[in-house]
Amino acid sequence: MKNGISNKKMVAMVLVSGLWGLVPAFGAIILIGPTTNNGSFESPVMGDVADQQTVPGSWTKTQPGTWPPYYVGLSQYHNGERPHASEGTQFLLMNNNGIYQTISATAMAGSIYSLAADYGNGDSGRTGNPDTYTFTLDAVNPSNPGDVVNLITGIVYNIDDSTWRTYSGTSAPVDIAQNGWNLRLTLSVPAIWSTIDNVNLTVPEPAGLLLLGLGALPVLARRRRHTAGTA
Ligand SMILES: [Ca+2]
Ligand SMILES: [Ca+2]
Repeated sequence: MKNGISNKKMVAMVLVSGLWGLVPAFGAIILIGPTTNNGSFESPVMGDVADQQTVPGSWTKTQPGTWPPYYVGLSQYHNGERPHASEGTQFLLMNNNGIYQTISATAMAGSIYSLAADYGNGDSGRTGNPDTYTFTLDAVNPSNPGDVVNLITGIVYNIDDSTWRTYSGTSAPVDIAQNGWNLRLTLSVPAIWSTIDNVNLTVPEPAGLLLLGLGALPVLARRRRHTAGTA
């Protein structure tokens, strides 16, 4: 073989690289989680005295106004009760407000994003006020912040019975037009005393690996054309 790599070896390489893209051997990439970008609202750590604290630096208030009627805080105890977090010891407590976070990783064409978050009234002292939660993942054009393409929108309603429930949603593959755009996650509630914890934003299928697998196909096609032309 003057070309060094036999057709049989080339076919094997294509098969292996193709499988490489399909098998989630490296697991999901975590963009927000209990220990990543404060997805569990554990930071800053609260002392035993404080009941509530303003939203930490990793998240920004949607509505900068203060109570009443706008409220964003971290809660650990309410009226002397023990923690009711679904993950860790603290959770997000909001009223008529929202928070958002722009993730350092940018949107990647072909990637699928998964969002999961626990919602409900973790603060059992505030039951009796039904809640509507909106979970939104957007791609934002870095050169024009007003240019926004929605990737995930989830709206859930909670009867407020002190039980944590889990929302989960998945995006369609990101279009090439949004490749490199910023990713912004927003959690918002109209009212009343709504709690969120354990936010997880992940990329279940690393698009780069899938593209690596598909990328070997044109190589094989070119090689076949070359072989046919010189035979
Ligand atoms: Ca937590
Ligand atoms: Ca409520």
